[in-house]
Amino acid sequence: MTTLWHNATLATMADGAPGGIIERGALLVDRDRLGWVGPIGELPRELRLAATQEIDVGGALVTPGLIDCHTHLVYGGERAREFEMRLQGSSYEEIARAGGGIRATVAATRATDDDRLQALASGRLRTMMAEGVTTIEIKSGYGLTRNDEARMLRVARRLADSHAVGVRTTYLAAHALAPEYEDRGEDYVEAVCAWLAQLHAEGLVDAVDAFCDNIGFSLAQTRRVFEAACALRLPVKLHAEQFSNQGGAALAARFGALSCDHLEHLDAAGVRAMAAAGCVAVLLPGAYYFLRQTQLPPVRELRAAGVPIAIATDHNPGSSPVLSPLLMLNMACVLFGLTPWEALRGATAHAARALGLGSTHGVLATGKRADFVVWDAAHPSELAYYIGRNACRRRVHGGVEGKS
Ligand code: DI6
Ligand code: FE
Repeated sequence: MTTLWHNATLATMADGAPGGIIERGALLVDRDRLGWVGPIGELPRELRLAATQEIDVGGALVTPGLIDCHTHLVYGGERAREFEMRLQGSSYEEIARAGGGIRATVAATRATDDDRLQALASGRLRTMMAEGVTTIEIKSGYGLTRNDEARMLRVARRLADSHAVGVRTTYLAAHALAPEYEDRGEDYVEAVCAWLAQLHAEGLVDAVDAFCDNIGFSLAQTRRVFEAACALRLPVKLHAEQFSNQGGAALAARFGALSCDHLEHLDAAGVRAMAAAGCVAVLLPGAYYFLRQTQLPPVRELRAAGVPIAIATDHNPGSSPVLSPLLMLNMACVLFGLTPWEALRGATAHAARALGLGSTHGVLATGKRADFVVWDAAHPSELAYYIGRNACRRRVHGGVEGKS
């Protein structure tokens, strides 16, 4: 069955689209692929005749499905009390050093069974999908034992089976030092590398990440994790320069990282290294906002160097309890100075690249996946403009329209 979606204002997000918008656009959906994309007047007659169904969207904006390329969606518990402490003046770093922070969520996650973890994450995922998310990345990193990391990744994989959404899993055991390894950071990193091989053999890992910072892992420890990933031919990405400049982005670039994420403290050498390696900069305005950070990521420098910028929610219970990708578009513009167009590109085409899906996802073009959203909007800027208005009218994943 082929379906012709027409009378659309198409923001294809593909390179070279004139002004980026195609008026009176059409999408021909052939199973899970886009069979043809362009202005309806140019649609070859035989293709139109072959369509078994036509859907007129009445001039509405159609974009690629949103891609949330950085989340920690699977976890137990919440950290609202910690939020209160921060409002009273404690810093995120202080709370982490005092054994709260990530470690509090590790304890809660270990104490939550698989079905409950799945149900909690499913609720969060549905909220994201309702705003037009068709692909999401989910990290481990709240288990910190071989079995608990495996549980998180299995739950992430199961979410893809039970929801109309694509899931990419990222192994982030190097998120915090497991309590069992207190003062034995090197031993922990060795264990992280050993578990990686086992979990990869189970088919649970699409990419490998680490938290390289003064409250996370050192540059040398991060390198060990990356070497283990490379030996398994797994792509890497990095939580880099969030609270301090460790040179993590330059290291990640040397390993051909898909992305470096956060980057508030990125310096000029890091920007150059990322540009040379074609590494995507994933900016996370939700965490910047929620932690009341003041150091802005170097957006102008990234732009000038031609580094692709992606935007994600970083959904997690500590630094970014955000379930709204549309709000992230707004914050990327208001806080980080992106244009609405750049922000949308950041949540579609560039987010796809950050997940290694750049050749199939994130743009509307012939041959790409049929993942798209019909919005109650006439122009892409509206998506970044409203706060708290969910303009997602119809969501199509792999050619199939559905809720969740
Ligand atoms: N940086 C972050 O913002 C998240 N992880 C990281 O390395 C926060 C995770 C948490 O606080 O639970
Ligand atoms: Fe994160």
